[in-house]
Amino acid sequence: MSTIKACIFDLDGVIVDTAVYHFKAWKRLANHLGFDFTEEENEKLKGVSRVRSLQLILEWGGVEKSETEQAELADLKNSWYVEMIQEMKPDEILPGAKEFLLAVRQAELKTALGSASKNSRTILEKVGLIELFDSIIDGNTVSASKPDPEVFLKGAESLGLEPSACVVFEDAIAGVQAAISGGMKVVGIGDAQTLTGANLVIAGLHEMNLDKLYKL
Ligand code: B16
Ligand code: MG
Repeated sequence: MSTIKACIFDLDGVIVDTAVYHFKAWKRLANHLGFDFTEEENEKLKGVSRVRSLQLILEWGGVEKSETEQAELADLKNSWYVEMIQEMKPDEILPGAKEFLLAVRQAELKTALGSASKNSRTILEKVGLIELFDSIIDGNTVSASKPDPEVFLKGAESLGLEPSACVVFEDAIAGVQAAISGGMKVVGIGDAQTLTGANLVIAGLHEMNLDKLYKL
């Protein structure tokens, strides 16, 4: 009998690729402020909270803003981002994600979302996956960002489980570190050289199955 009782999924980069929309919205904001924003810089913002992302972008652009201005700029970026995600459709679910979620539920394991995004419910509703999550822990419920384990610990707690009974699926190194320091097993989605410390690294959930899960 496996000790694994639940899977906790990050959203962006694991279930859907919202990074493309974040990129467009941040680039528009940077251009609005008079500088450019590259895809390489966008990579560094994966899993990073909205406020922290803005601070980094302002640093890269060499621009200083007061706290009030920062809040306004973050809201402006979010309004553009929210406009784009309204148009998201089920065909934007990453390959294998829905199939693996269904297999996990079929095996009577629990599912939770553990995302930094404050827009996670909208995204899951738009792509038609919200019903497949027993619990949603996201940027609205947590105060500390990954690599702090808070988001995943709250995920385990919301399911009534010990961290050791949960497996986290994450594409960002900060998220992998968060899962490890929370005492969970972790499957990295992406590149094994970047996602060091993960129990297993795969290219996407299309490469995952229950067999691999129980062997972790
Ligand atoms: P929001 P994840 C993260 O999602 C994104 O990777 C990151 O780029 C974004 O800044 C963050 O959510 C906050 O998103 O502005 O919608 O609150 O990977 O933690 O699911
Ligand atoms: Mg992510």
